[in-house]
Amino acid sequence: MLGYNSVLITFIIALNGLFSANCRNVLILLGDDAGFETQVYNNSVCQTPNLDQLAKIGLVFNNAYTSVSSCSPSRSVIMSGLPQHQNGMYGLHQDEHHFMSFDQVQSLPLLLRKADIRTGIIGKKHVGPESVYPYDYAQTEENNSILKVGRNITHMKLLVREFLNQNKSRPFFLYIGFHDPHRCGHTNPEYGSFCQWFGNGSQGMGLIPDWKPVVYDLDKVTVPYFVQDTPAAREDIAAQYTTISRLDQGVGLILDELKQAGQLDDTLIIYTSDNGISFPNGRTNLYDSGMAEPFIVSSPYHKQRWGQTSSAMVSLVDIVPTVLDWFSIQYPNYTLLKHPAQLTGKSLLPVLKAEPQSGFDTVYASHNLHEVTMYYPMRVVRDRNFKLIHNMNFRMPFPIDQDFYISPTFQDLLNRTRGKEPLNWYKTLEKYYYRDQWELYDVQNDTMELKNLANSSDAHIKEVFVQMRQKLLQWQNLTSDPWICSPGSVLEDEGNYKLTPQCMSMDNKV
Ligand SMILES: [Ca+2]
Repeated sequence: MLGYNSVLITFIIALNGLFSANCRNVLILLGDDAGFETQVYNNSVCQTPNLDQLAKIGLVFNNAYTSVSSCSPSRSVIMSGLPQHQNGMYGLHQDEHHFMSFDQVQSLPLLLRKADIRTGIIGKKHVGPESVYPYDYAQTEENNSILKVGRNITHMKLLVREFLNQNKSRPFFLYIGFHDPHRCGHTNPEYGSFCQWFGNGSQGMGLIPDWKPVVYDLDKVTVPYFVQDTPAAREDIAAQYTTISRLDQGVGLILDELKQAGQLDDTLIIYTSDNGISFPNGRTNLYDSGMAEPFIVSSPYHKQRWGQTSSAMVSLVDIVPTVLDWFSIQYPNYTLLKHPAQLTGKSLLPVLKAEPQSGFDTVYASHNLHEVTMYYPMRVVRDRNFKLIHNMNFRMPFPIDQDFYISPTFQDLLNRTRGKEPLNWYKTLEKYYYRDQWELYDVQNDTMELKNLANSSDAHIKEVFVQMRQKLLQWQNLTSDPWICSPGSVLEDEGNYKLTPQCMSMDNKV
């Protein structure tokens, strides 16, 4: 009997050992303002053979969305699992913008560190404070040039090699923040509007040894429906493609490092982007053109779905629960600004096993600012049929950021509008700037989100509006949204209202 038990115990130990050896690592590959410029999503012009290869050993999500279409806020969501209004990163982190997550936020790097998983970040970090987002290994814009750690793919490859060569016995979480294909005109115009010449070996551009620049013909690029079809915009897209191809080659180099280190067969890989492309209706917008993201998940233990696509509706808030699930870590119970903090995202590991029949049909989004001057709070709920956007600051024009303002595409829109020339665009600047308080779209039949149904007299649409508004309110409540009563009321939740928080009307008719 004793012998039998010993064998059983040995077997269980071996099984546990096998399991922990199996579930080892996570690699996040994050594009900066990347969109669907890849064969993975049927763009046959922009060459991305490495993303294509990743898709062949992974599951491609066709309905993935960011929680907020702005760099730092989105990265804070990716690393905390909490929407920006809940984690405190209301806008950009750098310079005068100076936004930070709340000190109490239990972020992914913190939770992984507690579980003895080695954490690393290479490239763009763009979140703070350090105490909330600490990494064991950090080569970011905080201690390097962002161009070097975010766009020089040879340098990034060597940093990945360094990270992988240290402490080989511990499982790791490695986050790669590519700076491609972010715009460049605002910070480094000498390298082109997208830094497409940076490191190409020509005079004054430096050389990235591993990069084989791909140049695109403006006549051949695919102009998205939400960008004007003009030579200026096409030239801008061609430049963007060149930097997408650099990112793609970087992905290839990093995956090769993983393979050389013998870790490719036990690493969960997620490729996505932080926000929409920096074109009109993209970044800083929560139309689908700014909210939908590329999303590929490759797991060595879920080969049954390799090369397939999923129609599950997923959000970047799902990354934290997915990674915690992968490492079998529980999210802690704690309080954030007087309210219990809880994750509203879900692990995607079940989707890697089989297409879900339910439970992945709704996503939410929440935006407050981008730059500090750009206050334009929006809340969104989207399901498979409808999307509701609440623009709280609807009486002010939609703001434009410094980087996008000087871009060739936006300047082209301005110049054509001023000169009363044809825009070749699906909107006017007037329509772009001035939005209704509530926007309700039938996203099945109106994919461009042009016909606002919020004031429809149709009984069914009216019912949809009421239900979606209710759903949005419930989510705002669940995520402790301080904007829950805006812009028509004031939230009173202290003193006499501590036990019965209320939205109290300002009588401003909204
Ligand atoms: Ca970004």
